[in-house]
Amino acid sequence: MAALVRNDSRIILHLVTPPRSHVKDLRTNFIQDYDCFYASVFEVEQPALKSLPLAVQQKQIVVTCNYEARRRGLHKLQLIKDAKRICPDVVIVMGEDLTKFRNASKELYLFARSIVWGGRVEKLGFDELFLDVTEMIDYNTGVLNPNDLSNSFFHLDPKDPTVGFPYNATRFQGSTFPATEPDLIAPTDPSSLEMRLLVASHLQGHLRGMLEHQIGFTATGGISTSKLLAKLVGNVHKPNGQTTLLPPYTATGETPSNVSLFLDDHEIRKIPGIGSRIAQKLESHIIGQETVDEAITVRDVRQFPGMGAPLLEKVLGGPGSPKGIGMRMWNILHGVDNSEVLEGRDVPTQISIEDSYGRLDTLDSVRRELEILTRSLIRRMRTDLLDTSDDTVPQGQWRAHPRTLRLSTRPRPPPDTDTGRTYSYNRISRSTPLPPFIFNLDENIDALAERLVRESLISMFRKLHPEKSGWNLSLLNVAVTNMVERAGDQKKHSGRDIGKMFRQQETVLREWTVHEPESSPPVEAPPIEVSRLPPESPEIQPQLEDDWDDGDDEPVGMECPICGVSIPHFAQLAHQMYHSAPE
Ligand code: DGT
Ligand code: MG
Repeated sequence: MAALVRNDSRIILHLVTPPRSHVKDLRTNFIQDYDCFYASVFEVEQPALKSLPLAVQQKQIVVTCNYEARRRGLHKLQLIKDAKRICPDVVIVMGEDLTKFRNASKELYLFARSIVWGGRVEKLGFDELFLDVTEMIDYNTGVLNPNDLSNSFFHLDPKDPTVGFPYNATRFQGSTFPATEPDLIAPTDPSSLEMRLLVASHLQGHLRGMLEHQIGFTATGGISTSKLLAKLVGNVHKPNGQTTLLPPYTATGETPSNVSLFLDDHEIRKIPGIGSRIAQKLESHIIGQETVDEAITVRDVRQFPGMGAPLLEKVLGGPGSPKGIGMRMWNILHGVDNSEVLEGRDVPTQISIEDSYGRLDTLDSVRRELEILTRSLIRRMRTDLLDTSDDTVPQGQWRAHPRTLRLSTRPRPPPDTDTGRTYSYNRISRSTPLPPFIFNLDENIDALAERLVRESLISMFRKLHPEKSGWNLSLLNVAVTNMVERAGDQKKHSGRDIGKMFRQQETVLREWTVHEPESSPPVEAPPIEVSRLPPESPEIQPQLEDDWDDGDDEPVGMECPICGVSIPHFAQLAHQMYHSAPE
């Protein structure tokens, strides 16, 4: 979980390079990431598992394991057979049905929203939250008594002065980066950044304590001034710890900023917002070879002769690359991230269910799998979109209606016989208006799923794959998107226009992630969207359902896994032939 605290005094962060306009204000962020999340969900159900090495299995992979298992040498994304060999008494539980993880994730999110003033809580994946606690810190630093800091009281409700917890405002709670003697870093000025961070560290500690004792989950936290820094500093003390990134955040004279001190040792690839292709381009530029195995750090890039936004623009820019990529990267290398914590939504922007397959190459098996996915999709729609709070409507009312049905597949083309390399292809999608019968609550889910497959999905599939056979799919995904909320519910989001909310989400995500170069959209039929996926490993395909991102997929050009160029759908075949042609 991460919380963001903004400081209205508009102190400038990271003076070094970005122009003033790039730094909106000074914020304090804390991140909380639940420890071994899926494993913890099982431990909360069965506390006896806590003392045993526990691994959660999806397909043939350990998707996560508890810290007892990690002590014995297991780790995330390990093959089950390896885990059994390394730790023969490992307890393995199946984690392919994500329902209980989704429910736990929702419970934790609602818990955080109930605490944070203004509800500024943003989910990142299943088990990470950013919390914008600016208002809470403003208020609580404002009521500090500088003469009696050790007997402070943190107010959780501005209207009821009895709600809150006592704390000692002469010490940070948890760890700090750099690690320092607590007495040497005790701030006294209530409006200083140090004090704001210190007060936030106590709120973070309190929330983590409540989570552990009331709900049963431990979490790891990070506290700083942006989502980027909070997320990274949150990794320093895992599990069940928290770390505050101490000021100074700007270099003064000979004293370097703690932000640089902290970031400089990070491998470039570990920085959120730097994708693997961008990291690769930076690495080959710095090391001077086309393909490099060596990982380079933020320091290596920052201190490379001549490095700056213009050089980054030259290295990373090019036809179709997003405007200003050089400056954006330069900012990230200095820990500058102005992205806001988004106010939580009560309904997701889309619901999507998927599965991956070793081999899926007959229409009958596709139909069967589509029915399975569609049944899960309808169940999820009923769980996430039905409002059951009104007793006079026993079945509940739809809080939102998705307008679009989308089918995506990921074809697996034959391996390149010359090199033995398997092409890693991206998804191709087709969308159509969602038939209204899907909202009929009197009909049972199996019948609805069978009808949706028969009347819509199979014909969408045929349009995506017009050939009768010869295709082999590694993935199917069925999604409902283009969510339109019921009028009354829209008011809950301060009457915001939904389209604007989608656009805002995209803008913020864009700020958070540096996208790879995009090409112009496909000229072919408008319903076809092509989106990217990271290159797959033939063995590791653990994700049963796709629930990482509530945001809508953006239609972008498909990226060639060999040369990285983004190619419109219609040009895929020609491009593939280009690579397979003899030199
Ligand atoms: P941590 O944070 O290191 O203590 O461990 P976790 O298990 O909380 O790991 P995290 O925070 O990266 O991811 C949260 C959950 O998401 C994790 O419990 C299992 C699932 N998960 C993580 N990575 C993957 C993945 O690559 N594939 C699949 N299918 N699930 C994943
Ligand atoms: Mg986690």
